Amino acid sequence: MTTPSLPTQDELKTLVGQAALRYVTPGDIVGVGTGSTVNKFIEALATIKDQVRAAVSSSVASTERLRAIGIPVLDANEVEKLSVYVDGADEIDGHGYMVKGGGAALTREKIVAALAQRFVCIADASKLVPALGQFPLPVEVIPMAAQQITRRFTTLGGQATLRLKDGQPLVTDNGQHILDVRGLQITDPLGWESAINQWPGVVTVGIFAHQKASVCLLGTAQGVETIT
Ligand code: ABF
Repeated sequence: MTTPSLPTQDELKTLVGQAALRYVTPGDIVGVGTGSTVNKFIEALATIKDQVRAAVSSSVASTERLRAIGIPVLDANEVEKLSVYVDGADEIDGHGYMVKGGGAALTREKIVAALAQRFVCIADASKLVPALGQFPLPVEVIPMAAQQITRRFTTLGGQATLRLKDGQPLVTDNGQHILDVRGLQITDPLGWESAINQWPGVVTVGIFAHQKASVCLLGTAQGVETIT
């Protein structure tokens, strides 16, 4: 008798990407995040694209994928509110607080999430953590402030490094740079998000606490767990 193999991380991402369709109302304009799990959601959207009026996207990468399946993409300024925003996370805790930005799209993700009545986080089980901070915290910064912000994180016990791509500083869709900060114990996500947001030169900190998930669809070996 062979024991059934456990689902792969990619299969879990597909599972939750498909499960998120239940939060899309026919005729909706859908807010769409960024990352490999969201790519599975976009693939799922393709199966109901005639029911999707349009999308508001959080990155050039997601825009290209949405357009490739024939879903019109609107500028965030063309929309006053969205019923749903679907996005992944690098970490999510039991309160729905998240660390995001591994995909370098955190600023536009937070902007589009702010338009939505409901934030649906889709993630495989590896993203659920008891406390945020194991994943290096992404912070989008104005380049000229990078060293000053790095020094401030050092006082908090963090080690900030400039994110590189092909040996050069990664440039975001907004033309800025990203610091990844290791060694932080993010004990108060709401307080940390508010405080770091105030630092001169910070564009966006990758703590999504004020903009937390209303519901998390977690892909597990037992199926999709809905955490609200
Ligand atoms: C995006 O999803 C990013 O904020 C986050 O880093 C990423 C997670 O990527 P993946 O789904 O590929 O693990 O929202």
